[in-house]
Amino acid sequence: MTRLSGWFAAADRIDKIYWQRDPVMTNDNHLTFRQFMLREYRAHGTSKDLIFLLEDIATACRTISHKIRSGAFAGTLGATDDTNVQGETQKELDVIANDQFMLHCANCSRVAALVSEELDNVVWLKDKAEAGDYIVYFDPLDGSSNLELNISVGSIFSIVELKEPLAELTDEAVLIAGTEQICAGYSLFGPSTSLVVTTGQGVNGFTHLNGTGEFLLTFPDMMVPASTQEYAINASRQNYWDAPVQRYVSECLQGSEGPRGKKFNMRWVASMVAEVHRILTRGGVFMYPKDSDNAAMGGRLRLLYEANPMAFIIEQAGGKATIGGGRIMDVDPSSLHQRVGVILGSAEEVDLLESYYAEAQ
Ligand code: AFP
Repeated sequence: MTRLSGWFAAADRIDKIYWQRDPVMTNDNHLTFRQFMLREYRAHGTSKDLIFLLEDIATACRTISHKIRSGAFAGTLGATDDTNVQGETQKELDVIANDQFMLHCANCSRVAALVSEELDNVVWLKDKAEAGDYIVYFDPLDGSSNLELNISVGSIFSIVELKEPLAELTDEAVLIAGTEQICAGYSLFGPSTSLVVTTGQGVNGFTHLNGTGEFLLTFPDMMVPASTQEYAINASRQNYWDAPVQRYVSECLQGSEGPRGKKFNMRWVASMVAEVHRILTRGGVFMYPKDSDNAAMGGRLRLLYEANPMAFIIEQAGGKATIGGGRIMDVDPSSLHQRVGVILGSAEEVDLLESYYAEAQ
C-alpha cells in the first residue's frame, strides 16, 4: 500500500467513524447543532458543505446576539447617517449584523453570492458561479426599529443551490423562486437566543446555551397547529386593507357570536421573526398584506430574504404561506428587493383568507 493510498484509507476510516457514528449525548440529553446535523447527514445525506455553512451562520447569529445584548454599553443601539436601498435609515447594528453574515458566509467555498436587505446589489464571492454553488439571501437584522425598545429582533436567511452554472454574474441571475430553497432559518434575539432551521426535512429549534456558546436542540420537529384563535396584523392600517382582509379581521373581532364561533386574540410585535416564532410555537396567522397604501411597492415585506425563507419554514412545519392569492414560494422574482404581501401560519386560517381572495377575483 503506497503512503497516499494508506492516507486515503485512514481518512476513510476516520470519515466513517466520525460521520457515521451516532453522537454521544454530551449536554444533558440535548444534541448540539453539529451532532444534530450529523444525524441529518446520516438520515438524509445533508451536504457536509451545507452543514459547515450553517455552522458559520450560527456563529454569525451568536455574534450578532452578543453585539445586541452589549449594544447599550458599546453605544451601537442608534442609527447611522446612512440610508439603505429600502430607503430606511440604517441602524448601527444593521451594519454590524450584515458584516457578520458576510464574514461568516464567505468561509464556505461553495457560496457564490450574497444577497442582503442592507446591500443595493448582489455581492459575488467567486469569478464563476457553478452548478452546486450556494446563493445566500439574508435580512441580517429584522425588526431593528425595536432595538432601542429592547423588543425581540431577529436575523433571517435562505440558501439556494444552483442547478446550473450562471451565464453571467448579475443581480438578475439570482432571482430564483422560493421553491428552489434547500435551507432556510432564522435566529431570534429574545429572552433567549433561538436558531430555527429547515433543510427540507421538517423544522427544528435550537437554543443558545450561555457559557458553552452551543446551540442545543430544544424544540425538535416544530409544527404549526392547523387551527388557531390568534392573528397578527398592524391594525393601524385597517383603512388600507383589501376586502378579503377586512372581512377576515372583522369576523375574528365578532368572536363567539360571529361567523367564526370563537373568540380571537391579537398580537403585533412589529418584528416578523418574533411573530413567526410565536406561530411555530402555538399557532396563529401573520398578515402583512399588500394594501392600497403599499400596493405601488408590491407590499411591505421583501420576497427573497423575508417572505421566501419564512414561507419555507412555515410550510415545512405544516402551515401555509401566501401573498394573498397565491403561494409565496411560487412567485417568480422580478427584482432583488421585490416586496410582496405576506399571509402565513395555521393552514385553516390561511386557507380561509385565500378563499376570500378567490371570491374577490
Ligand atoms: P424594521 O426592520 O424596519 O423594524 O421592519 C420590521 C418589519 O420588516 C417586519 O419584521 C415587521 O413585521 C414589519 O416590518 C413591521 O411593520 P410596521 O412597522 O408597519 O408594523
